[in-house]
This record gives sequence, structure tokens and C-alpha cells, in this order.
Amino acid sequence: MTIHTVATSPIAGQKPGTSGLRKKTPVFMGRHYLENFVQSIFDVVGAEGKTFVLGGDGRYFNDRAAQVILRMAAANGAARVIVGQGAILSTPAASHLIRLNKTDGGIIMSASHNPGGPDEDFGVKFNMANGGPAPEAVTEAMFERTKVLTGYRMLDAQDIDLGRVGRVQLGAMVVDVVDPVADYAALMETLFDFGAIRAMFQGGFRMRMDSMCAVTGPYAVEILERRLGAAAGTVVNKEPLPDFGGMHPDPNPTWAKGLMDEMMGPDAPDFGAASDGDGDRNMVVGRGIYVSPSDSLAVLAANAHLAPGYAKGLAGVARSMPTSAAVDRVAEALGIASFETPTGWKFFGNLLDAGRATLCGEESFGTGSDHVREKDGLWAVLLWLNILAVRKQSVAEILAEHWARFGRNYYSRHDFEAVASDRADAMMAALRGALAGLKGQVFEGMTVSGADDFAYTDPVDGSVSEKQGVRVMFSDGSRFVLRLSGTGTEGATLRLYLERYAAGPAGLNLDPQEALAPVIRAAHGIARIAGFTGRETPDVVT
Ligand code: VG1
Ligand code: CO
Repeated sequence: MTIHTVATSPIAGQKPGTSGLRKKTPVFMGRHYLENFVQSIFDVVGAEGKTFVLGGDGRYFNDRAAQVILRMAAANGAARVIVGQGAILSTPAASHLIRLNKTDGGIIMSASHNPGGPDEDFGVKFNMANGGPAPEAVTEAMFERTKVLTGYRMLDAQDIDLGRVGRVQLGAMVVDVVDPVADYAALMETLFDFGAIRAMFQGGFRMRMDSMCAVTGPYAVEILERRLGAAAGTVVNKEPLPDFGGMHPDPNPTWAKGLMDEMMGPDAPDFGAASDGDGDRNMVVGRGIYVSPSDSLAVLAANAHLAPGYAKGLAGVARSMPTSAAVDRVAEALGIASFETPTGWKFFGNLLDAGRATLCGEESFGTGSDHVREKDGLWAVLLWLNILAVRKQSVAEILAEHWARFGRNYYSRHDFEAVASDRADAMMAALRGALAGLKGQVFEGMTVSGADDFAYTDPVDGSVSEKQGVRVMFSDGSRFVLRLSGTGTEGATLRLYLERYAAGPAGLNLDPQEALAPVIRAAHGIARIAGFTGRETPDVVT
């Protein structure tokens, strides 16, 4: 088989965002687009003699992109690629395979919670040898490489059969096609008390797991129904589809409405959960009660020791800046460190590697631990199940006790989607310009105690990330944060994060939107959201 160097020229805009490069699928399928980016990855990390993991969430173009990436890996001199059967791997499973096999990294094909299909989204992301998303310095180097690329290397070969588990040769490179679920499921068994959870299901505990026609279906069926004995049919939307059945595979109350309705209905099961396109996000819902991701992180941190994998306690916890401070209160009570990082899982990598944080989370339905280097949807579901099995209480009871002990951080995120980019940029620029004068001013009866543009210095390697979101803090502990999404593919998505603390015992059971109403009004007033974007009401409320 021959190796060609195909002449190409730089394609503008191949800049990875919060989590890899995401574009509309037709853009990715355009001439040289995927190839240029993949060559830039290999040019930066080096491929000669190396071993990589490859897999994706099964969305439209996943299978064909996998064949191209394999031929390019072979042409660039890689020794071996471990690929999920059918080119499928959930993001946390890919992270685990990278670590388990001590490989040099991996390529994940996904646009995560973004819809999939011929006219929807596709994405490619590189993870390092630690199993985590490439840090900013590396993705920046890849972007710089895309700007000067003149050729990419391609092996002249036919597609290989990714449908069958086993070893195949591709030129001089070995391809190991593996079961996407087996190693991941085995890892989960080392962390959680499967016996206790199985006994809970045997006792009549009912659950609904909504895989949203995305990648976790086969994982959830194997783990929940086969290994833990949950009733057949517990997992719904379990067939991964290239277009996710036309759904938006984002587990939040807006897009997982079917699950929400079921959980708030008269015949609700004990526990509900959903996960996203690539399986790294989770939403958990109790009977009649929604658990905000920030609260979920706090409850998991306070109870993780009940699961065997965390019995010795946590080294520390970390959350992204826009995530509520609920977990900080738990850390304080436990006497452990808490860290506040920019948005995106890549910022947790160093803390996890250095053993300074055990549990991490983001308000965007992401929770995880040092068992892999990605957030992990099913892991969070299993930790909840383990806690429920030990405490033998309902989700509502556990939340009520949590708030009574730590107080409640009322929290919500309002997303304004597909806003014209120039307007969103102008709004953020005006807000940044106004920050210096905000301190001491009073809005909705609340005094601004501080306002800044969040910057982060990594405590492990000293790298600095600036302009990570504007935050306005009030003297009563309330705050709001505004930032633009780095994962969207259409215009700008404006994210407004809102938080207000109630110490209790009174006022712990309000509707979050009501509790947050003054903060919402203050944010709209200060940032002039409607004035700049023409938008009064959000498209998604979490
Ligand atoms: C969003 C979330 C962020 C998350 C990222 C990737 O980023 O806010 O917390 O890490 O998606 O999640 P942004 O830049 O759009 O706000 V996933 O499940 O799409 O890999
Ligand atoms: Co995801």
C-alpha cells in the first residue's frame, strides 16, 4: 500500500473551542476539511510509532470519518490504533481506554450535546496520554498548524471492517477493534457497590434512563439492565442513531422533556437520568424533583465516601467558575480543598493528575472524578444509585437534608441561542467596559461588591487563561455570570448564569426562578441584553 502526500491549503477557522473543533457536518465533509485538521493534530503531537484510541458517538459521518482518520494515522507512521467496534466509543470510555492501554492519546469524533445529522453538527477532539482533552497550549498549536498546512499524508487503502472485534492490519499499522462497553463496565464495577444497587432494584426500585438515541444506550443496557438487574425497558431511547432520532441530545429539562414529564407525573419511578450525545453529561431527577447539576455535584461530594471507590474520602473538589458554590460549602465542611476553574473539562486535568482534586463538576450537567479524565454521565448516575442504595432515602429527602445542613444555592442558567455574533460581541465588550464602575452601585436592592472578567492561573503548571467570563457579585452573596459559548456552530450562544444563596432554615423551598428574579432583572439591566441582542427571554432554562 502506498502513502501519498495530498496537496492542500489552509482552511480558515479550524480553531478548537471549549471542547475540540465543532462545525456543521457539511463543513466537515467538505474537501480537505477533516484531513487538514487531523494532519495538524498529528503534526503537533507526532504519530511515528505511537498508539492512539479512536471512537465517536455514532453521529452522522462518524463511520466514514473514522476510516479517513485510520488511513491518515497509518500514513503518519502510527504503530497501532485501538478503535471501538463500529467506530463507537463514549467520551468517558475513550478516556478510560487511553489510560488503561497507556496509549499516546486518542481522537474522539463528537459534537457532544449538539444535534447530529447531514445538516447538523460534527466534531473532532484530541485527548492526551492522561486521557483528558488537550490543554489550550496544544489546541492553540494545532490551530496555528492549520494555518500553514500544505499537505496531508494518506494511505492508499480500502475501508477496513470495523464491525467485527479483532485485530486487522492497515498498511504497517495494527488496528485493534474492541468492544466499546466491556472495559468501561469493568471499571464501573471497581468503583461502585454493584451488590447493593442490585439489591435495591430487586426490592422494587424503579428507574428510567433516557439515552436520547445517543451513545450511552449500549452502555446503560449492559450496566443497568444486565449487570444491575434493573427491569427490562429501564433504558429508553437506547438505540444510538446517526441523527439521534431528530432530537437534541442534551440532557436538560428543555431537551429531555419526556423524562421530566414522566418524573413529575403520577406514576413516576424512583429515579430518572439522561445523558448526552457522547455520554459525558448527565441529568438526574428524583420523583417529582429536579436536581440542578450544581446541587448534584455538592450532594455527590458530600456522599461519595458511601461508594467503595471513594471510601477513603476526597482529596479535593473542583468546579467551573459559573457552577454554583454549593460544592464549596461541602468542601469546607469536609476540610478539603476546592478549586474554581474556567469552563471546560480540560481545566480539571492538571488538578486530577496532581491528585489535588478527586471530584469535579460543571453546571452544564457534567460531573466526574479521577477515574478518567473526562466528565462521565453514567458514572454520575451510578454514584447516585450507590448513594440511594446505602442511604435508603428518596432523592427529595436527600436534597432536603443537604439544604438544611449547607443552605441552598439557588441556581439557574439562561441560554440565548443563535444570537448574531456581532451583537453578542458588542454586548460583552460594553459590559467589560462597564465593570470598573459597577462596584458600590445598587441594583434591585442589591449592592455590587465586585465585578471582573474571570482569569485563572493553573496551580499546577502556572498557565494563565484570561477572559473566561464576566462575573458580577453582590454583597448578599448573589451573583451572575455572562459568557459566550465555545461549542456552538451557529452565531453566538449567550449564557447567563444566576446564583443566590439562602442559608435557611426558612426559604429553602422556593421556585429557583422566583428566588432568582431580582438577580435576573439586575443582570438584564446591567448587561442590557435586550438592547444589544433584541432578546428578552431565554431559549433554554436549566
Ligand atoms: C459547554 C459547557 C461546558 C462544557 C462544554 C463541553 O461549553 O458550558 O461546561 O464543558 O460545553 O461539554 P460552552 O463553551 O458551550 O459553554 V460537551 O458535553 O458538549 O463535551
Ligand atoms: Co458531551
